[in-house]
Amino acid sequence: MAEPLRVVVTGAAGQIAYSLLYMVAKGDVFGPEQPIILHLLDIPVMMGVLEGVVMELADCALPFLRGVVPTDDPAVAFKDVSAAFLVGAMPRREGMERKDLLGANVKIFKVQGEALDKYAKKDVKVLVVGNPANTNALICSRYAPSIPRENFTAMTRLDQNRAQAQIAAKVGVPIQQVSNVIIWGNHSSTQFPDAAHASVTVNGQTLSAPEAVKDSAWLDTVFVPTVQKRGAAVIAARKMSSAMSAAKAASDHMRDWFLGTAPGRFVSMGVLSDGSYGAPKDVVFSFPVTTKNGKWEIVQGLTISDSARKSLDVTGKELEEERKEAIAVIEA
Ligand code: NAX
Repeated sequence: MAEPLRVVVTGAAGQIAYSLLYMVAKGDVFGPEQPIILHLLDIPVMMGVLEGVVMELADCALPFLRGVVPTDDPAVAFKDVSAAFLVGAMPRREGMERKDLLGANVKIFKVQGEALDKYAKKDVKVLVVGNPANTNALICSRYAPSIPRENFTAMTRLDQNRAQAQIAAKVGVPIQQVSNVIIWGNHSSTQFPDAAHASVTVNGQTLSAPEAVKDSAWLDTVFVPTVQKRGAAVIAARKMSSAMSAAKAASDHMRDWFLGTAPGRFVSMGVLSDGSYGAPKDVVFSFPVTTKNGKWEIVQGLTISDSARKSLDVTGKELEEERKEAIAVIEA
């Protein structure tokens, strides 16, 4: 029997965590037979709500959930964890742009970087979900110098899943028949959802997504903006931001990182940029990656069209601006 894995979820009393905790505890992320000890971090006023979440986890009667540690103390929450889902932050409300959140949220990620540095395992894998996710991940990594910087990632998997779902619906195939859609850049409305390298299996035949869709205007004028604005559309309809789908995406991201991507398939993750594809260095930029043995690698050699180049530059520039603003907020 494997040793229990300690996994922290921050914002554990919030709405994304409400779906995510069940997915993690029932084995969707680390494998169905991996014992898990869940560390749940939230702020002091949420401890009563968190108590209810703890009761529900017990009542789920999950065989591989070996312990639950609810706390408002980062020293307890991050102690000896091997995986961290950093969800806790102020969520975006209707009419708010992600930039509005930056000032409030980057400070949280500085504190959590320091706590990870002090208390977590040195090989901890960190997934930042709380917005602005890319820049929060960058700040968090800067304040955890004893943990490799490549262990800090940001979530763009929800955008990837949304993009995959749009193409599957357009072509009329099940979702698993669409692969290798890419999200480039920032998890914001400047992200570039790119179907040029995606494949779709139709009637047993693998086609490129543009061939399968048979409508290049749809890709440019419907697909791209629909994916870019999907978060806002969900808020407008639900009056709350995406939660169930965000939790599913977080578990997909962490599972692929721990357990590896399938041969021939890549996924999108916000990772520390090395300047691949002309992206700015030292920002957390979403790239297509493959994963193996717990490590990610950026997929190289994809052709970038002139219009894609422009889109990559726009989102890269936004990330550079966010980095500047975040540093100014922290140093103020
Ligand atoms: P909720 O408001 O339901 O939950 C957030 C929780 O975080 C609350 O319980 C709050 O008390 C807690 N929290 C606040 N500060 C904290 C701190 N310093 N330490 C620990 N916990 C703290 O928001 P929810 O809908 O769960 O969304 C969480 C975050 O995910 C938001 O920042 C949201 O913008 C972001 N999202 C990111 C997505 C992505 O694709 N990267 C998509 C979904 C979502 O919008």
